[in-house]
Amino acid sequence: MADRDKTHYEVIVIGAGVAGIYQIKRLADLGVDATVLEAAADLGGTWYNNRYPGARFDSESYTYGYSFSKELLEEWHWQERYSPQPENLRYLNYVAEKFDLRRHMQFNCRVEAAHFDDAANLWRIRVADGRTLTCRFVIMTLGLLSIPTMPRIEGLADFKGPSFHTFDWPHEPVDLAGKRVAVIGTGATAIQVIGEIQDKVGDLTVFQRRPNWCAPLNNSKISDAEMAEIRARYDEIFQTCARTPGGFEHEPDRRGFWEVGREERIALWDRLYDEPGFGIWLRNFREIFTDEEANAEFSEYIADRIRQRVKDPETAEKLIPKDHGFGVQRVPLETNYLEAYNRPNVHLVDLAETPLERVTETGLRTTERDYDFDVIVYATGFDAITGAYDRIDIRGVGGVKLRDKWRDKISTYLGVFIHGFPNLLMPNGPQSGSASTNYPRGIEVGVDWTTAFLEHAWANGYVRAEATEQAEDRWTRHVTKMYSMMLMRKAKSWFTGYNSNVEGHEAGTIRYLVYNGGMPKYVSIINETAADGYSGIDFETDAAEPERKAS
Ligand code: NA7
Repeated sequence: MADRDKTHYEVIVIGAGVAGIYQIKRLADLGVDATVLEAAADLGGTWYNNRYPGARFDSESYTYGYSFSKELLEEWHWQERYSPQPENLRYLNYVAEKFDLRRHMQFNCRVEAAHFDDAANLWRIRVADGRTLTCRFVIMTLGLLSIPTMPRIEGLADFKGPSFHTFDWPHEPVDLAGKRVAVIGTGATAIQVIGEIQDKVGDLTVFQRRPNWCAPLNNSKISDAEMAEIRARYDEIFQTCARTPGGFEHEPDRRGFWEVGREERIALWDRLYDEPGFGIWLRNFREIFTDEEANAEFSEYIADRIRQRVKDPETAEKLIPKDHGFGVQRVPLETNYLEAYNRPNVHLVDLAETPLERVTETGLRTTERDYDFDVIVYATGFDAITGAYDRIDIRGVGGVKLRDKWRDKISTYLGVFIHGFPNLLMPNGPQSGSASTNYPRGIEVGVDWTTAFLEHAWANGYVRAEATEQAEDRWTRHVTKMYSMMLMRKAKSWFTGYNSNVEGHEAGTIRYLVYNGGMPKYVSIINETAADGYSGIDFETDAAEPERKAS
């Protein structure tokens, strides 16, 4: 157990999710004096919190697991191609036990503030339990989707029955059998929940504001023989992930969309639609992401698939997105989602026609009528990527608040550093390679890089490291340019920082949150930076400290 009376560490890591677990593993191996502060009662981050029915990977399980330990790869048997939440949490606990990481973790420790002490080159970390800890370096592994957002409507507290955001799904089982259940939202989360509970509840009403394009997950069990075959291929699997833009096994079709005849395009799509996972998105022609016309043709193909699977033509049309093309928002993968609407107990309410007005004591009110429910499920998304940073009072040099710095424009250097916030590192921060990739693949890259960076700092006796303003500007311009090539820049999705429930994040203001240049490009840039002696970073040694203090 971590010693709660200890007040100073060389490194404090904030967050014990997939990134924090690996970060502390690397630091523990180096014998660094470090601890992890986690707000929740236990480790796991996303996989600790999201306990809603149907929560599972959309990444192939064996590409999601950590790659750093051959022994771990040999030992763990993924049971399903797209592993469910309970199994994922078991996996992360297994990793923590195996490498004895819990002793470096402190739970129920919500960090309220992190202030940089400019004179001492230290971070002062205030925890909600009343303690203030100090550290030389702070590493933020806060989670990209860790701040759930509720609709901005009246009466949220009025409902008398159980109601919760999917992120806060209760830890004890929720009995939905025979119940009248409402689900608000139709993002990746709602699409998983709806597919899972449709035949287990009494009545299910889905409140949809905008439909999302989705595609079949095509999940399956992994037998002993298949797992043995996967283990034998692990090196190859991770090599493939490292060379694809999204960190998956799925490699884009390198043929030009317009060079291939329409029949051949359809043949590819027919094949991909029946394949498991993100193939339909990521094995597709690259023009899907950049060329309006190519995207429109493919979107029409998927629209026809919806029309084939949903029996009522009016409902089918409501489920076809009209405001964006396929793949420009994060594509949810589904199991029986569309077929749910063929069931007599499942109803679709189109909020574009009849917006939600308020929550009542017994259910929900739209502009048209009142609905009564036993349970309300809010699958209404997250204050994505920067939300967790905004919730901590982070202050850098001169007391500047990060929240203010990022209010109108996110800017970072490599997604890892922030000018004005020395000694603060983000292995999976905004504008880093993690947000737009198969997350753990990006995380391992980020954590390995930040760890090497710290080793460099320690080897040279540096006590302060800060990105220059010029380096930050250059990177932020590069990130912005990468968006300009992508159709996704026009979409109302968390990739562009849209969230109707967060003030200032409404439609119309693009926030450049993710790196769209692809993982290989990101890795080559950060590796070049390291090889260059960490260009773009100003370092100071201890010797400079007295001068700085005097000035
Ligand atoms: P998303 O993808 O942000 O989806 C949120 C959904 O909730 C989306 O359909 C929203 O409709 C809907 N929403 C949000 N607020 C409201 C209000 N006020 N009224 C009605 N409907 C609303 O979040 P998810 O949790 O599904 O997925 C997030 C990521 O988690 C996902 O990409 C995976 O990587 C894992 P809108 O589109 O805004 O009209």
